[in-house]
Amino acid sequence: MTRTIEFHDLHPTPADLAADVLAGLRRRPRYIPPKFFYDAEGSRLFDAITQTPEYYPTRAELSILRAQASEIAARVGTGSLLVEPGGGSCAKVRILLEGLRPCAYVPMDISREHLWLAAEQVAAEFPWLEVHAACTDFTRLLELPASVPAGPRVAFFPGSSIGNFDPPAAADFLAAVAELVGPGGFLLIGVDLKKDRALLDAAYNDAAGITAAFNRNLLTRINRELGADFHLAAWAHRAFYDAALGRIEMHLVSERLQTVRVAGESFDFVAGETIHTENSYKYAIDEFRGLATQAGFRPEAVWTDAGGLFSVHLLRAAEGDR
Ligand code: AVI
Repeated sequence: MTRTIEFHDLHPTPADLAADVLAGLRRRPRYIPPKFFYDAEGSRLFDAITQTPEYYPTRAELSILRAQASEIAARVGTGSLLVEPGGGSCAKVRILLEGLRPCAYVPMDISREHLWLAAEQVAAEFPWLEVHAACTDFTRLLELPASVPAGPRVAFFPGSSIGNFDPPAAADFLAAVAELVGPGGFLLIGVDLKKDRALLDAAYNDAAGITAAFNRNLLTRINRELGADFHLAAWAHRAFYDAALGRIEMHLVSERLQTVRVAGESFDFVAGETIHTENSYKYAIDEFRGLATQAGFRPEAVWTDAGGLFSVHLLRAAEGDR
């Protein structure tokens, strides 16, 4: 059997690290977008987070996908073009591949090395599968490589990555996915549920400090890539659930009065001042269905794990007028 694997550099340059970091540090409160977490070390640390006892979303979602794989295949059918924005480690999709038997699989990710390696592994494990790995900043543009085969389209967006967009941006992203899959196309999406604060706070403050290392690695990256001089020892990790906003907020906290130089510009921080690095929104089932409907999808099915911690929605792009 001939293996087909193609690599495409679509939009490989992150939306300008320097411009986004400088703009984010000039504003108040200071904010750096979470997509910049994922350099090679950040991707490795994120994979390690998913193994911590406190970070339940990955295990809960895997249990749903394993339990529902045949049901998902029965509803979606075989032979589709399967697209996974942010599918850097191609881990969860393995559960679906035999059932869905897609005509091709298109993982898209900004972290090139990580993506190339993972795509190679999937192609080796599923020799019948045509793989098109696309290095792209999918948060800006959802665009497929020109050479992908035609066919009905299914998007797979696991991990509750949708929670890292603010709701209006999440609606825009979902609308772009609806356009990508076309009328009648499917979206299978993992969404973390609202729940008890203690469980949420623990998931983003693991005892081994891996989430803290993931958060602070952003500063290491900025030091390396933008010639900055953040002293890591002077920055602490903080993450907490804001029930009113329905989101985890992650911050880096300046532990003292300090001045940091980034790309030739100086920034003063008072003690306790933070750089906001991530939001992770949690949605009740109906709340998420409302957002998806507004973006042009119709709910087809939803599944949760035994503990009621996480949800996987199957949505279908509307065929008529919205
Ligand atoms: C990738 N994303 C869905 C994770 C989340 O839970 O928001 C990123 C993460 N941040 C801290 N821990 C995990």
